[in-house]
Amino acid sequence: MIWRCGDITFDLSARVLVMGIVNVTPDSFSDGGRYLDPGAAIARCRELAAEGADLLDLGAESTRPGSASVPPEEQWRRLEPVLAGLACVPVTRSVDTRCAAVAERALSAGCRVVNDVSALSDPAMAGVAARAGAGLVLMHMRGTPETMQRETAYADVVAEVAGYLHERMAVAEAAGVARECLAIDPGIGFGKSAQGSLELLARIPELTALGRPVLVGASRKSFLARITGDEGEPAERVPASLAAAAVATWQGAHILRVHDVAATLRAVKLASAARRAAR
Ligand code: HH2
Repeated sequence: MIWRCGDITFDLSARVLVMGIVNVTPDSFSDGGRYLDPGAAIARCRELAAEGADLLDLGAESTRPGSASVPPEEQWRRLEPVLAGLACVPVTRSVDTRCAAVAERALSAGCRVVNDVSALSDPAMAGVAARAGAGLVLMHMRGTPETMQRETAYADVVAEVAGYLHERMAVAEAAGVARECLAIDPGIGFGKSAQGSLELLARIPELTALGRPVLVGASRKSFLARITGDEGEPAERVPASLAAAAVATWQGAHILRVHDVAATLRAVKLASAARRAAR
C-alpha cells in the first residue's frame, strides 16, 4: 500500500505514520489559543517534527462540535506566516481545511496533503488536489461541525461510514484525483456517539477493505472521556489516546492524527510489533 502526496510517496506497508496536530486557532478543543501566534505555531511544528512526526497537519478552523466555519481569508491569514516559516523544516505538511481556496494556497506554500473533514463539500476541492497531485484525506462526518452531534444514531455505523467513503472516493477519482493519492477516515467523534466511535475503532478492517490507507483521529477526543471517566481537561485523556492509538494500529490503521507524537510513536511501536508477531 502506497500513499502519494505530491513528490513524496509513503510506503504504508512498512509502518504506521504519525501525523502531528497543530491548530492555528483561538478555539480548538485541545490546543485552542496556544498556537495562534505564528512563532508559537512554528516552534510547536519544529518540536513535533523533532519528536518524529511523519507529517504535520495544520488547521486554522476548529471543527469541534458546535463550532462555526471560519472565512477563507481568516484561515489564510492564520496559516500563511506559519507555512512560510516552515519552508525549511524537513517534514511533510498537510492542511486541514474544507475550503478549496485555502487548500490551493497552502499547496502552493509547500503542503503536500489536503485533509478535508467534509470530504469534498467544496466542489472545487477535488480539482485543486488533482492539479497538485496532492494527498487527499476524505473524512466521514454527519452534517457540519455545527450540527453533527444532534443525531448520532445509525443502524450500522461502520457500514454507513464505509458506504459513504466509497462514494466520496468515486467522486474524487471522477474529478481527476489519482487513487493512490487518496486516504480515508471514519471521522471519530464527528456525528458519532461514544459507542459509534468505539465500533469504528474496533472494525477498522471493514474500512481498509476499501483499498486505501485509513487515517484515524481519536486523539484527546471526548468519547475517550465517556469511557474512561477523564472528564477534566483534554490533556488528561492522553493515556486513553495512547490506548486508542494502539487499538487502531492493531486493527490495521495506516495513519494516526495525534496531539502527542513522541508518546504515540511508542504505543505504535508496541502495537505494530504485536501485530507482526500475530502473523
Ligand atoms: N479531527 C479533528 C480535526 N481534523 N481531520 C481528520 N482527518 N480526522 C479527524 O479525526 C480530525 C480532523 C478535530 O480535532 P482537533 O483538530 O484537535 O480539534 P479542532 O477541530 O477543535 O481544531
